[in-house]
Amino acid sequence: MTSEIDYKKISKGDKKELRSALTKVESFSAKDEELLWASFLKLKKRPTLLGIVGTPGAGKSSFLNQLISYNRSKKPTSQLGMLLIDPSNPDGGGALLGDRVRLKKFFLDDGVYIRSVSNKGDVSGLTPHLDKYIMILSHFPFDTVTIESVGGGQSTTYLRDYVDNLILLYDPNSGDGIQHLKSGVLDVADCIVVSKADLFNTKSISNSLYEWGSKHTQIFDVDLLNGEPDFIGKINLKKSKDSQSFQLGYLKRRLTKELHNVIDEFSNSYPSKTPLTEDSYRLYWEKFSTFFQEKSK
Ligand SMILES: Nc1nc2c(ncn2[C@@H]2O[C@H](COP(=O)(O)OP(=O)(O)OP(=O)(O)O)[C@@H](O)[C@H]2O)c(=O)[nH]1
Ligand SMILES: [Mg+2]
Repeated sequence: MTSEIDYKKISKGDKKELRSALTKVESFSAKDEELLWASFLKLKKRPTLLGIVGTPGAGKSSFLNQLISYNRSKKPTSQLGMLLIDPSNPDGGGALLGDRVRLKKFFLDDGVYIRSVSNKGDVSGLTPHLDKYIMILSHFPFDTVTIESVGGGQSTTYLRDYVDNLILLYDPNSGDGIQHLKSGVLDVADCIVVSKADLFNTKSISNSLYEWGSKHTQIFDVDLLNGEPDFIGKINLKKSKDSQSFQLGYLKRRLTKELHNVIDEFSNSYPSKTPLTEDSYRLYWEKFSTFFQEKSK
């Protein structure tokens, strides 16, 4: 059975249809996903995708607040979509949806659409349904769609493959040394925002980040609570038309899933009583290779 979703309606700005489609995501069949992907590929224009990452409490939601305020005041006709990924509540399985409270003041703003979803315990700090959420949201005439990940974990490097721009919130109060950061996120973030400039000496941190990081990474140190959001206008955003991050990332994720299925199927079919000999590994590979070739036909 396929979910009845009218993507044309969503493209014309029908928020009711958008809401309804997003609600159906968790029960999507493989066929539903195929239809969504096909419809997504036909889009002439899609929103610029922004990913926001950073350890818990680094200021991701406060940054979002400034991002929305800035864009709504400078470009009053802009349409902004927000997908907030909240940690699952281990007791009830539902999301904490804490950000909803923080961003309450935008709920009545017609140019802002905010959706919170649970990460369903996904270790990546994202949600297993992120591809579908992004493709559905991309149909709506949003200028940008921003995704706030659950802080920390692997979310930073994973989110890189989904978005056109990755913004890292850096908490000057975190125990994380900059050296530690260097090994991963510094290389993948397009922009680093050091928060809490009102409380800490963030200048020295942003200077060190500049020294360590790639010269293409923009670095700001700001007070996200009381400071002016003008720095938002200085962030060099890559537009969706200049980037294929999502499309390529999606194909890579599909391929990975298919490969996992083939490996699982092979492992399950391999007789567990096969005596382990010195040649086992070689044999295993050979058999897998034949199995894989058969599957790929
Ligand atoms: N003084 C000061 N406080 C800040 C600043 N940025 C964030 N905070 C405070 O730090 C706390 C965490 O900020 P959030 O914006 O909720 O951080 P977050 O990264 O979204 O946190 P999680 O979603 O829980 O991971 C809040 O109490 C904010 O008010 C800042 O620039 N200055
Ligand atoms: Mg938050």
